Amino acid sequence: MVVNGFGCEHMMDAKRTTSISKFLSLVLRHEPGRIGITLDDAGWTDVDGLLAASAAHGNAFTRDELLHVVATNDKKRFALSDDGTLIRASQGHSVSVELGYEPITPPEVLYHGTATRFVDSIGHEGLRPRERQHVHLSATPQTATDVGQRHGKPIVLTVRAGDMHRAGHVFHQSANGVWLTASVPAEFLEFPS
Ligand code: HQG
Repeated sequence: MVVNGFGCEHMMDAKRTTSISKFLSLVLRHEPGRIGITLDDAGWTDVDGLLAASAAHGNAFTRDELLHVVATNDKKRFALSDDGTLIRASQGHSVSVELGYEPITPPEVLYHGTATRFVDSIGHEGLRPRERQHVHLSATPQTATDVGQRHGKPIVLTVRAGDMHRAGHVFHQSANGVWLTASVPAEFLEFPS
């Protein structure tokens, strides 16, 4: 392994890992066409094709680097098929995919982290998936805080998921543990005072 002049091999590695992860999120969730790959109906694409297309578009990385990113990713964002030939993002898509997760009964309460500036609108409209295919919910307030922080001053809303489920709303849980549902009407939300 090459160590740079500053002796910060690990930081360099982390930076490269993050940059590959961001690139994968972009092409596997949002813009596969940017590098000329296609996703199947369930969001899978061929690993060999992804490596070749990434290299052809100035973003070369090796199979080992790809496997390292998949295995060590902080949120386990990507999944490989059992035979290792296909890869997809486990959730977070804006392109239309049918991920095929079974509907499951959620816990009584889930959490949604957002930014304080969105709260008025959410109070009127409930939670909408916006650019994505689902509203993303978290199992713990801490995870929700981390999600909300990405948008600004975080605030955690409590979602009465059990009541939603009994009212007929469908929930899924992604391979990496994120709770997904189509939308959350405001009546099922509790806002901190
Ligand atoms: C907000 C990350 C106004 C919503 C995370 C959120 C997550 C509304 C923003 C995943 C609204 C959408 C998704 C309404 C919703 N009025 N604002 N009616 N309804 N919003 O990024 O949930 O790192 O699309 O509260 O961990 O923040 O990418 O969704 O603030 O799992 O793997 O509109 O992204 O994962 O933002 O995050 P996003 P999100 P990754």
